[in-house]
Amino acid sequence: IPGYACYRTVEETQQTVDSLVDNYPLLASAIDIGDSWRRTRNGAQGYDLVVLKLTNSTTGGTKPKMFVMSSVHAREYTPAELMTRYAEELLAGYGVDPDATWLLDHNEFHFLLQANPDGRKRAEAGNSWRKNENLDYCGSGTRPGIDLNRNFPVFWNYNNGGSSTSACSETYRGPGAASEPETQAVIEYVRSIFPDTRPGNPEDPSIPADPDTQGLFLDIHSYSQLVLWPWGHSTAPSGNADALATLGMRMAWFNGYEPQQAVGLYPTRGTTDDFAYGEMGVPSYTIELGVAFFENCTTFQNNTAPKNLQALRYAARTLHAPYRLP
Ligand code: 0X9
Ligand code: ZN
Repeated sequence: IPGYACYRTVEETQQTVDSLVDNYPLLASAIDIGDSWRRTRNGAQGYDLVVLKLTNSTTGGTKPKMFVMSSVHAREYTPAELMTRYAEELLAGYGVDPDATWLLDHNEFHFLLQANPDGRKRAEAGNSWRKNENLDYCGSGTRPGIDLNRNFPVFWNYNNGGSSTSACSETYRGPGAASEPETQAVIEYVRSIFPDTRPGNPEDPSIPADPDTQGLFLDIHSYSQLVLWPWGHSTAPSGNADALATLGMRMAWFNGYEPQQAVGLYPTRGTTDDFAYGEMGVPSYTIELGVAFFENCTTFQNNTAPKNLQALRYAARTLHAPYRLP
């Protein structure tokens, strides 16, 4: 990206994924989980949504899973680059660094590096773009599209003012819950890797998380230096509030950010974390990196990347030697 050489573009991110899969065939694979909005309209344009899956594929059994999505807000460049570097670090460390080796032998990593590639291309062209590129909504205005982090199906319609019903708003929730192809792809994929084993209605968000859940859902944004956990729609504590706070505070110990329940920042609804925790009982966090949507490369390189790589390494460690919800 001009002036910010440390941030890979959508295409450069995909080239990295392709070469990691080529170089580490037993450890890395790429999974096409769906299409961007533009691709649904014109298959020759737009993007596939690609999950980079990392694990030692020669060791079987059910492994704890960490799903991370990044840069769902188009102009937030820092998250995708951080996660791409985390993938590179894990793979380069296999067989060399005992920690990386153990993590890949006994866990699965699922990284949706570019969660909003259409929007990201708009941002790379010099626009301050946040939403997806759905031109059916506010298409003739300067801010079309749907805020994907207000489009998720749990609490989408909750009455707290945490999203907008106006198509031209930056927090437009969309015409219906999960109306967007990017949202649908994430929902379908995370449902497939995190089967909900809790008793009762699997889609009832009032049921607390399964104590044996060995999974983690992270959505990485920029910026504000925060570690946030559900709920975002309500000031009521979640069913696993103490355990979520504990892991949140530990991640924050590594990156130095402010840990808090998401609603404390401002109320939201239809966000990724309330969906993953509310529907599947998976511990979920939103991390807001750094001091700008994309900071200068020296700051990213010397500060934001190293301390958040430490937080991610720590979080991955808790998957197995279990971080148990109470
Ligand atoms: O408003 C958002 O979607 C996030 N901030 S950003 O500047 N990256 O747009 C914060 C969301 C916080 N709330 C929840 N995660 N529930
Ligand atoms: Zn964001």
